[in-house]
Amino acid sequence: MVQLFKCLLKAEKKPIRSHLRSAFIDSLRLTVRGGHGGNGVPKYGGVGGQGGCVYFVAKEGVSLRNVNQKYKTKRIAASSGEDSSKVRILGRRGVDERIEVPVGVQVIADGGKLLGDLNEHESTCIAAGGGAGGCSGNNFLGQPGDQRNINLDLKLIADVGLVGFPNAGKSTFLKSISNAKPKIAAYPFTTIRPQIGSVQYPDLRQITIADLPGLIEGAHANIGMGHKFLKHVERTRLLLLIVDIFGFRLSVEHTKRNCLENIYALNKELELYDETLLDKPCVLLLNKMDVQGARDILKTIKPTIKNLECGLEKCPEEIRPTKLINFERIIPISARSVKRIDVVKEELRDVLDRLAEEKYVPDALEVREQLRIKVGERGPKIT
Ligand SMILES: Nc1nc2c(ncn2[C@@H]2O[C@H](COP(=O)(O)OP(=O)(O)OP(=O)(O)O)[C@@H](O)[C@H]2O)c(=O)[nH]1
Ligand SMILES: [Mg+2]
Repeated sequence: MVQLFKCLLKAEKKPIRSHLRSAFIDSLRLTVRGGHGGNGVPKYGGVGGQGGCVYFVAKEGVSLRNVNQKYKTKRIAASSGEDSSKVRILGRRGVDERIEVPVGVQVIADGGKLLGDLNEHESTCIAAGGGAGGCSGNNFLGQPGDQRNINLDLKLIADVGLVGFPNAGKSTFLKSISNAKPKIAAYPFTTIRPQIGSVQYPDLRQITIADLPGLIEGAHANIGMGHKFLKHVERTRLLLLIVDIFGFRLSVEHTKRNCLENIYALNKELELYDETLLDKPCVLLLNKMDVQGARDILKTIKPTIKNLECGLEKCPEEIRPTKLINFERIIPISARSVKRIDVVKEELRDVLDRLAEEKYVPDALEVREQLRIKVGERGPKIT
């Protein structure tokens, strides 16, 4: 009997196999505390040193997993300021606690207050300030530092975000266009964590594409992986929707959705997550065009895809969006046989360049129009 208990206890102690632990962490909760201020000496008017502070620095190549492993207790405190003394009238400042985090992290305090948005390399944010040193203003008593619970929320920064239902071919597409080597398989939810691929152009221009785990219908109600990963498209400049031309069915219990219905359903999920995502420029890819019968399907649905509004009536109510997405371009492709991938590559670059131009020259359209007027009626229309 004793042996049996010993065996059971041993079995419970077994460590979790490391390969089962998730390698990708995109949020982390920590408690941070600034150092206490040192006390002053009233007799000599001595001032205590200020407590150190806890601050974050964004660094390329760092992951939240590093932070998770380094601070196992999830409590981070900076050191206290030195007390003032006869030999050192001004006490030394406490040592700061510097924590390196990946670029794209948002530091959010309890209650939702955004303390910092670290979206550039080397950008910093103080999460907990140190307490003031003791001086005449506070009776020569050092003050406690700030203490708060914070959430580090990582939102990937990529130029393009791939959005689609499982099995649509997102990872296959990423593999065919970029240097990334994602896992590809014929079952849903092959991709379980976001991955970024880099697309290289002959003139050395680079753009980044984020492959995200597949969305499913009802993700807004936290079905499947829910909207957990949609936060990563918030910071992409362009959405790349990808649908299987033959439609998708998650399992026998789910309704089979044809290609058109998939587009409406994706539109609806994006709308339910954050309506402003629909204002981002968006390109639609119709995938698996190499399979027999794809061309016929394309022929029948083409007019409706071009004008989504006219198909709304036939769209089932549960996936009918209220605000329609606007596609910059619709491109039928075959990700597996790398057909028309070069067209997508050029289109992505064109749209991103246009966006950059509009960002740095806010009145780009007006400037063009004025130039046209200056050149006169005989001049060509600059578009
Ligand atoms: N015939 C054909 N099959 C494709 C094409 N693109 C992808 N597939 C296949 O579709 C299946 C799913 O591809 P993935 O790239 O893993 O799909 P995904 O969208 O990343 O799926 P999740 O990661 O589960 O969301 C695989 O068996 C691919 O080989 C294509 O253009 N033509
Ligand atoms: Mg995938």
